[in-house]
Amino acid sequence: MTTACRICEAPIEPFMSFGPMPVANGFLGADQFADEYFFELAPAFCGGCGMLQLVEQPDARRMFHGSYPFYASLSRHMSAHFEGVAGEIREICGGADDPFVVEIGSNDGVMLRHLAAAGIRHLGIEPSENVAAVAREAGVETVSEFFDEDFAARVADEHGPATVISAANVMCHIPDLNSVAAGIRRLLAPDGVLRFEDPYLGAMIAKTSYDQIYDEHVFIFSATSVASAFARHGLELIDLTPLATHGGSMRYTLAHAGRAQPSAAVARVLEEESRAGLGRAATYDSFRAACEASRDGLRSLLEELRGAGRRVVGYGATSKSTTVANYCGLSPDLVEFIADTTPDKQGKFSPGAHIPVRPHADFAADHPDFALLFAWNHEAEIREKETDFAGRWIRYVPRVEVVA
Ligand code: DWN
Repeated sequence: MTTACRICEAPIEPFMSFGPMPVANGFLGADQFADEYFFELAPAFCGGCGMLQLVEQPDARRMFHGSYPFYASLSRHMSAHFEGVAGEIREICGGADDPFVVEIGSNDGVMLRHLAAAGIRHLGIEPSENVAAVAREAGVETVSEFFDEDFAARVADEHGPATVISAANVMCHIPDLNSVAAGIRRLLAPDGVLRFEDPYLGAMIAKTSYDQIYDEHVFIFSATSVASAFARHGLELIDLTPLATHGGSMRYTLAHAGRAQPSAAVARVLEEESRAGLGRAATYDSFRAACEASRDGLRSLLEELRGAGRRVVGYGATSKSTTVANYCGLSPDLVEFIADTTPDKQGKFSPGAHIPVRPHADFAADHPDFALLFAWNHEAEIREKETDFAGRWIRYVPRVEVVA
């Protein structure tokens, strides 16, 4: 299936398909199974601009709505991370007279609440009304809208130019990135900075963490693709910071073209990406083969454990787990339930695979023999608190393995 790149409109073709996939955060009741929505989850690489992207993405309102079940503050480590981000933004704002900070996709205000507490003028933009309501309760000025060029113009007219525009795990969700970039160009003050962080393509390829590919992640960025996409709108990549969050992310810092000297990190990472073959089609053929091997390895391990009468429970009903469960054909036969701390997910079933999601207390009350670590990106935080768990952990990133 040939289609056009979402950024540069060059013809692109998917290099693999994960098959029919439901909405990753579409946790549902048994009465909704018959009407469940599926789409073809198929990534493609654009040789024109280097952007890895989904050829098909469900309509935004199917994914982000008044009962979106992901609350960024629920992870202690991520809350600490975003407090750090707020501290850095405060420093950037230090020199400005009446700074104004805009966050695109501000979720439950996990970052902006620190700027609100410091009295910094700010605006959170969060289309999912339920998480936006939590942010408002925490004192964060929040509007429930999708960010695009028109909305950016309205914000600029009402509030003036932004000193800092920030986004975390959001930019890669927005299919019309050209409209977003044009909006940022309009809203960003002449010496303002845009900072955003997202799962990093280099880490995904290196770790075969194919579960970063799901409906919400319409793009998996690299420095190469970000530099190219934003340059089309007069914005220049001026710094890069590799991050450990979400299993390997990158923070991209951009400014109006010609306003700042790019740091040495920009040239270094661009060179690393070229050496890693991120611009070569063959890299994605190898990635597909690695995904298939991972899928087959995980399935046969779970079948073997089931054959031996062992109990396996999933840990963390992550968005990522939807790709894994559906691509690997997991079912409640193989994975009894998924334990998760999010009240909005508990008592429901996982999308597509229909594995029950239960509170963490059910995991603690009757420990299984094996815990399948769907929230592998939070492993350190999870292992710190699961010291009573005497069973073994199953990892599938970077390889399928059982660990004590
Ligand atoms: O981009 C996105 C990333 C940043 O966050 C989104 N599109 C949605 C979301 O993806 P995810 O669902 O894969 O994120 P997490 O942070 O890996 O999800 C963690 C899940 O695990 C939550 O449902 C909470 C749960 N959890 C738990 O049950 N016990 C998490 C921790 C740390 C725990 O100890």
